[in-house]
Amino acid sequence: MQDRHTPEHVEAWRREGALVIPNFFTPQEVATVVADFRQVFGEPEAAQEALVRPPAQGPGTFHPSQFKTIESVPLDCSPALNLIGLHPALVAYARACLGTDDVHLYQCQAWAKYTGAADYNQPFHCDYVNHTLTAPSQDERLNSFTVICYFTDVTEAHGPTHYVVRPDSDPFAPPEATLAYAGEAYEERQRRLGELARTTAAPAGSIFPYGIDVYHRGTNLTAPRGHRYTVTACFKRARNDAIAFTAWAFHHLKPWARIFDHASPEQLACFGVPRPGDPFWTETTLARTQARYPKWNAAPYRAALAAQPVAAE
Ligand SMILES: O=C(O)CCC(=O)C(=O)O
Ligand SMILES: [Fe+2]
Repeated sequence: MQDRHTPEHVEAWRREGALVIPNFFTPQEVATVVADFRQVFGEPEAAQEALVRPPAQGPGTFHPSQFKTIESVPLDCSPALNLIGLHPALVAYARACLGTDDVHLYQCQAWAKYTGAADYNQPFHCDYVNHTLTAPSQDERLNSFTVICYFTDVTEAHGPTHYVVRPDSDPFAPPEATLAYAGEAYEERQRRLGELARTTAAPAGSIFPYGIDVYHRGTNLTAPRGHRYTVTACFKRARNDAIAFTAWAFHHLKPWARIFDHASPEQLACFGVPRPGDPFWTETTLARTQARYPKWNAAPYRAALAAQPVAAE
């Protein structure tokens, strides 16, 4: 597979904390993901008809109505949406940024936004508060590679995320300033961040990788009958216990076969599934996992086991 990122993209993520890469996904990939969005969230026209408009929100708040149409994988749809967050090109970029071949996906959500369904405006904030219990590491490889992927064209009227690159915010807004959501200093910081902000407005298929210590904010959708489809994927170094969001097995009632039936061993490894050849795999653990996911392709795991010197079980 050919990389879709360049060394400059890795360098920009490390140095600036955020960037936009237009057209990372192909139109064909976008089309299959959009079809899944419609299956999971309904046709956008129908969603618009059903709108019950919530009251406008005050400044400095994240209105809960923003988050009503956000769903974690696995979803009841094709592999397109279920595995787009683990597209090999995206994983390759995450690996390069985090400086390791062993990365875990610890959050992957589909989010459908509709004009009028909520006031999607947010204050500038850093995401680290719900990805770790302490503070962002000063070594970005020990933080996360978080990315928002666009599957609809996002103009200024379709709620593009706005962001401030780290070198611009650092002099006056350290990450911990995100803990305050009121007061004069807060208002002044928001004003200055607003002056320095860049937009992520970009065509469908574009991606916005950013760090958990980077100031950004959701903006409102104003296009008449507009909608915005995004997938958020968050990667960390495997075994980095300081970072977490989703405990996958906690959501065991979700349709995991949708993922197991189609994912490669490398994609499953991003969920923490041991790779072929790992001592976890024995005839018994293979049979038990196959019992749980009858259509899972266990062949690579079986082959690796067969190739190993016989060990006592
Ligand atoms: O959806 C977006 O544009 C950004 C949302 C966001 O930053 C958040 O909910 O933390
Ligand atoms: Fe955020």
